[in-house]
Amino acid sequence: MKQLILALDVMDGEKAMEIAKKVAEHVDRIKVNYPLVLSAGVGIMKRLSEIKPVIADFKIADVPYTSSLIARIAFENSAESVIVHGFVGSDTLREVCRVAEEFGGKVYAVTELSSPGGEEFMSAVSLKIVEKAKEAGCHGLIAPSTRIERLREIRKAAGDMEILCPGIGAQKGSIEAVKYADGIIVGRGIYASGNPAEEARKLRRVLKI
Ligand code: BMP
Repeated sequence: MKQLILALDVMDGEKAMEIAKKVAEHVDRIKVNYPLVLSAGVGIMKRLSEIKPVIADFKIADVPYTSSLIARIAFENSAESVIVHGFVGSDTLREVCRVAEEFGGKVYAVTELSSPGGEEFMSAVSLKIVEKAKEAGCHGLIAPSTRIERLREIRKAAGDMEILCPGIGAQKGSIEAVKYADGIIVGRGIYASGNPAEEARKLRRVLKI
C-alpha cells in the first residue's frame, strides 16, 4: 500500500509532538530532519516513534566510519530508517546498510534532489546511484516529484526498490508522482497549513492513497 509521509520540519519539539498527534491517523510515517533534531534534541525521535515510525533524514554524506556513527545514533534513538546521500559511493552506502541491518532498519538513498539545483550535478549520475544503492543493499530511494521524466527513469531502474517522493505541495511537485512512488513525502503542505490533519486527509484523497 502506498504511504503518506509527514516531513516534520518544525523547530519546536512540543509543536512537533502536537502536530504528530493531530495528523497521526492520516499519515503512515514521520520524517525528521536537522531543523527539528538540532532544535529539540535527538530524543524527539523516540517520542515521535511512539506515534508513528520515524525516518531519520540526516542525508548522511560522509566517509564510511563517520556515516556509520550517524546511522547508529539514528537507530539507537528509535529511527526505523535513515536517509543517506547516494553520491557518497558504494563504501559509505554499504557501511550504512550494515549498521541498519544490525537494527533491522532500512536505508533510503537520495538519487537527485527535488530542488532545481538537483539537476545541475545529480541528474547526470542518479541512475548510477540507483545501481550502487541496489548493490549496496539499500531498501529504497528518494526521488523527485518535481521532475516526472526523471522519476519515471529512476522507477524503471529501481526494480522492486521502494521509492519515496518529496516535492508535492511547497515545491510544486506533480501529483502524477504517486504512480511511480511507494510513498509521498509532504512537509509544509501539511504542517504549515491552518489544519494539518484536514490537509493530510485531503492529500490522501487527492493522491488516492
Ligand atoms: P516540503 O514538502 O516542505 O518541501 O518538505 C520536503 C521534505 O523532503 C523536506 O524535509 C526536505 O528536506 C525533504 N527532501 C526534499 O524536499 N527533496 C529531496 O530531494 C530530498 C528530501 O529529503
